[in-house]
Amino acid sequence: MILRRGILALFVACLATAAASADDGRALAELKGLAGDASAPGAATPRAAAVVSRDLGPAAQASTNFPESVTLSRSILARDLSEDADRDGLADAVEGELADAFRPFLIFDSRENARRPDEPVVAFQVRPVGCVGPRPKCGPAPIAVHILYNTIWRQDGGYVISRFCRDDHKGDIQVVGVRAESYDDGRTFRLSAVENWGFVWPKADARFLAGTHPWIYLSGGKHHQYFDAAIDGKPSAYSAWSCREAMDGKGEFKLAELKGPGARWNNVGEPESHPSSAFVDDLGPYGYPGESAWDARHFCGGQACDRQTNPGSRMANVWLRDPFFDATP
Ligand SMILES: [Ca+2]
Ligand SMILES: [Ca+2]
Repeated sequence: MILRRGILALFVACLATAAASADDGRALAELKGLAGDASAPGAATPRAAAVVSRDLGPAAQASTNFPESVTLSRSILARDLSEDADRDGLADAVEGELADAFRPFLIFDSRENARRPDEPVVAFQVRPVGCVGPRPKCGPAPIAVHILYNTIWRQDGGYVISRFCRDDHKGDIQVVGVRAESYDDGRTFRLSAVENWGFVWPKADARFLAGTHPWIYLSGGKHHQYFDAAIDGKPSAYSAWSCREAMDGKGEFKLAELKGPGARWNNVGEPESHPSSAFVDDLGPYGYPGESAWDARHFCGGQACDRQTNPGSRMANVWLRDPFFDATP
């Protein structure tokens, strides 16, 4: 018990530190130790995830009901074009730092049947909304950014507790969006919204690990998203056929990992500019051969399937296209 408290104290201390800086590799290692998730990103061999039961208590004690601010190592505003390969006015390296600061805390169902140990692979996009630039060029309004976390799975496992509603298919992508605002020209940010597919904070209640990482529950097999486990065993909020959702929140849990092979940020850039020299496109190295982040065809999870009809979404269509005006120097 004393050891457990010691681990929790270290866990809380590390994640509190993580909220204020980008160098949180140690904190992530502690969380992975607590969650039993030691898989390395980029594992290419799919295999079934172990069925386990976990205690979310320590994570709950280390969480808040309202987000705290994050101070970056520098302003996110690009100082010149050499820092901004996707041409959105934001320094690409700092986009990664900001996305990392708010990356979601993912909680799985104990009956999860379609999760590779390294999944979900999470690719992301950081895009400004409205005017991007320092005051007074943008007036008194805060700098606003929209971050999309795209969780990628080889397989949708279907409704695991609904006998007549399998609905499984190859390839599955789900998205979590957050919006953040800065009132000091891009150095400090605080979340203003969390878009959890069909649910949005602050309209719906949410929790934030270490004050910054929103809790996202993913249902067994379907990977449908919720802010809590209240839907467990009940008709899915996303089913027209009242298929029942498996969402007990007693599976594994982990912080989304935003770096892939080569310790490179999984930033995809922008629709207008995403050179492969600077951003992720080919998803083969992540264990999805033949797939890419900007593919306009249906996603098959790296498996053979009909790219015109497969239920997996079209990857290129999920990325943000919010209008913005670049007023950086
Ligand atoms: Ca950029
Ligand atoms: Ca960007």
